Amino acid sequence: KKFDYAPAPESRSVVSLQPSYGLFVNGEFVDGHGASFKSINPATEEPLAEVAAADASDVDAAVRAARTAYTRVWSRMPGSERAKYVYRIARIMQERARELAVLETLDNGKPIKESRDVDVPTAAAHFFYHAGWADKLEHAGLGPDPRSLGVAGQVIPWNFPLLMLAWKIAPALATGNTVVLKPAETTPLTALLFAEICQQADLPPGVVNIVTGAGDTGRALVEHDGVDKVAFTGSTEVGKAIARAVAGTRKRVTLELGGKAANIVFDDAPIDQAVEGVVNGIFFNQGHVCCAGSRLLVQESVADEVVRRLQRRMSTLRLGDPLDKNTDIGAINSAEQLDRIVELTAAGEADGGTRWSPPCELPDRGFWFAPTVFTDVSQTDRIATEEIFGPVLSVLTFRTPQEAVAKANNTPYGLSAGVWTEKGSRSLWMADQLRAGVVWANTFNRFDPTSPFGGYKESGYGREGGVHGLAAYLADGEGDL
Ligand code: TXE
Repeated sequence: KKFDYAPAPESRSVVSLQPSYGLFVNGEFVDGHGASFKSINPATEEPLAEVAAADASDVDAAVRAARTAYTRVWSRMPGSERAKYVYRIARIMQERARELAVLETLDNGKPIKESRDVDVPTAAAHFFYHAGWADKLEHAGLGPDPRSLGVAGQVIPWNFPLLMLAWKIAPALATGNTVVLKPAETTPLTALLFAEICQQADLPPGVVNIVTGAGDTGRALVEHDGVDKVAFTGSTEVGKAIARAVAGTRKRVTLELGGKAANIVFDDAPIDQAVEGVVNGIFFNQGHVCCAGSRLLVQESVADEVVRRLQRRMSTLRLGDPLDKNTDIGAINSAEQLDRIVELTAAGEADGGTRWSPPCELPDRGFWFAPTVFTDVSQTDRIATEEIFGPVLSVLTFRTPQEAVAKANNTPYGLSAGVWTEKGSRSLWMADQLRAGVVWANTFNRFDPTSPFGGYKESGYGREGGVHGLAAYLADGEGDL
């Protein structure tokens, strides 16, 4: 079906975009001293708004505001009072859920059914969950008198802009820290709407500050002397640079970096259910997911059948207008990311892989990539080792559970894995053997604020979510669990 550019007018009208946005510092929107930039809709390449960029002096003002709010207000406030603010934020997010979902889809390119059903409700759930902890921290098993760290400098990526913001800000506020957060340069708009929500919730000025800008702004933030805790989600390359930059300082760091997860299908798994999980694992959010199941490891005896059913299912995926609620595959977030996907898939063919995509007409404006599967892949091919961060699946086979474990662990990353089998004992054995922070059994990409999330090896360190996530924002908390 030909792509229809006209966005559903009733959806789009939920959002009233301003022509330009400032930084959010000390409870107010202010001009930035960096060169402002445009945030564009990746589905149409149309500019959505002009956004201010924070230079080092703006970052400094934001960190100072966060420090003042920390010492004068937030760290002195009883947990029960902090909880009220965090609950209020959660409730306003629910009230403004449609607006947040449409804005996220416009700015990021992800299908509206995902922002509506996953990103926004899960983000609100994070605030609800953490609000509940704010007055119960002494019961978290982190010592009798857990103390906040101070000012958290947080840098997030573009794949789940609002949800990553929630993962960062909710635990920081609940534990009594104040925040300066930098959203990604291609997706700043929901963070700025969140700033408006903080105003609406009467959050004391300076408790949350949002500094927009590119990598330079992020660097100025993580290197600022006034920051006590750095939390980063993004590429492994930048994660390593941040680890080097903060080495030898007092700063606590958590890093959530890339992944190359194996989704492992055994011959006793219900095939259709497994195929559904494989599709969700790699095509959810166009594959822009750090824990995406980008390597399918399938037992040799069922490999042909699984690939056949997978291709049949891929043929039913609808690619197109992200604001259409029937769309399964939206736009790639940026031209740069599209280039990366194109480059790696070309390498996949050059390395001898067999490439397949369903017949699919791509729109001639915007950034698009058809769902793609590679067979005849060898373990050392670039598409089997490097994070593609796009809707591209590499298929490998195995004969025994031991071989599946060896292949799954044969990666520098260790963020997540999926296991599909009817045998509970095998799931447990696999979970023990797999070097991955999260192992899903007969499901994939399930997130819950009560569960810790984070990686091994080059996927980073530290956990977000659950009690472990709280520990990362409390003095003497980290390492206790
Ligand atoms: O990431 P960056 P990019 C992977 C994915 C993708 C690749 C590159 O494979 O193809 O990384 O994406 C800020 N100091 N992931 O270039 O640069 C930046 O402004 C401080 C996986 O977008 O890491 C943005 O806010 N901050 C990943 C954030 O870091 C810096 C999600 C992430 O951007 C900085 C995203 C610096 N020196 C990409 N340089 C995941 N784990 O989910 C940049 N930034």
